[in-house]
Amino acid sequence: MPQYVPPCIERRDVEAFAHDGAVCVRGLFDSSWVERMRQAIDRIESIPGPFRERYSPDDPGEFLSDKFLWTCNSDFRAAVLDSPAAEAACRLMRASRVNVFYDHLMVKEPGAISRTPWHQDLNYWPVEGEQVCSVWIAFDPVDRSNGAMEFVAGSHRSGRRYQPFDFRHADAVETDEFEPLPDVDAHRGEFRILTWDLEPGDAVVFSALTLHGAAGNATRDRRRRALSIRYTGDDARFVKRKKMIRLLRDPGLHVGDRMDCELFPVAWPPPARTASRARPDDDSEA
Ligand SMILES: O=C(O)CCC(=O)C(=O)O
Repeated sequence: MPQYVPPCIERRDVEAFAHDGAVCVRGLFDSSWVERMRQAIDRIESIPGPFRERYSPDDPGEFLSDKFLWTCNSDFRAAVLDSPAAEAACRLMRASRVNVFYDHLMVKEPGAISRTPWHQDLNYWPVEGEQVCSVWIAFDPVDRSNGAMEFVAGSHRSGRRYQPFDFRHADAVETDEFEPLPDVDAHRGEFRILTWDLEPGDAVVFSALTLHGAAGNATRDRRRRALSIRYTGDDARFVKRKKMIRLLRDPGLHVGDRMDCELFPVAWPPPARTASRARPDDDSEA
C-alpha cells in the first residue's frame, strides 16, 4: 500500500489554477502509486466496468473509457479516496472539502489517432458550481504524439457555456441548452492553449468549465493510460440537464442539494471510515 504523501501544491499553483483554469502538478502520484495503478488498469481491461465504452470506434487503436470503477475495485477506490488527488483538488479549488463525483479511466492505445474533441465537462454533468474539477493523472509518459491534454487558458472565466455532444460521434450535438462550440483548431492562434508533457505520476488539474481536448495517439508503441478523477467542492449543487451523463445509480439528491450522498462521498479531509466507504459493492481485486 503506497504511503500518503501530501501533494506539493504551492501558492502559485493555486493562483495559476484560478487564473488559467488548469495547472500541472508534478509527481502527484509517486512511483508506488503509479505501479499500483498501472497494474490495476491492465487488470481491469479484461473486466469491463458498468460503463465500458470505446470512443472513436473507427480508429485502428482503441480509446477505452470506463467510469465509476472506484465503486467496484479496491485500487481505483484507493486512488479516488486515499491518494493525494483529493487533497490536491481541495487545495487548488480553495475548498474546505471535496466529494468524489466519479473516476474516468481513459486509455488511448497506439493508433487511437482521433483527437479528444474540445469540450467543457460541466455541461455534461448533473452539477453546477465553480468548485468542480478533474485531476487527470498520467501513468505513461505523455506528449503531443500520444495524447497530451490541451486547455484554453481562462476559458472557465469566460461565462460561455458550450453544447455537449456524443463523444463517439463528435458532430452529434445532443442538446440546444448551450451555445455552439468555437472551432478552436481552426483558430488556434486566437487562443492561449496550455499543454504539458507529463511523466508517469504527473497530473493536470482543471476546472470543469475549462475548454479542453487532447491529441490523438499517433505513435506505434506508446500507450497513454490516464485516470481523470472528478471532485466537487463547497459550492457544487446537484442539477438536472436536458442531456447529461448516466450515473451509476440514482444518487437520491434533489435539485439544489449539496453533492453529499453515498454515491458522492467526501474524499478530503478524510472522514472517519464508515462501512460504505470501506467496502464498495464488489471488489474484483481483493
Ligand atoms: O483523456 C482524454 O483524452 C480526455 C480527458 C478529458 O476530456 C477529461 O478528463 O475530461
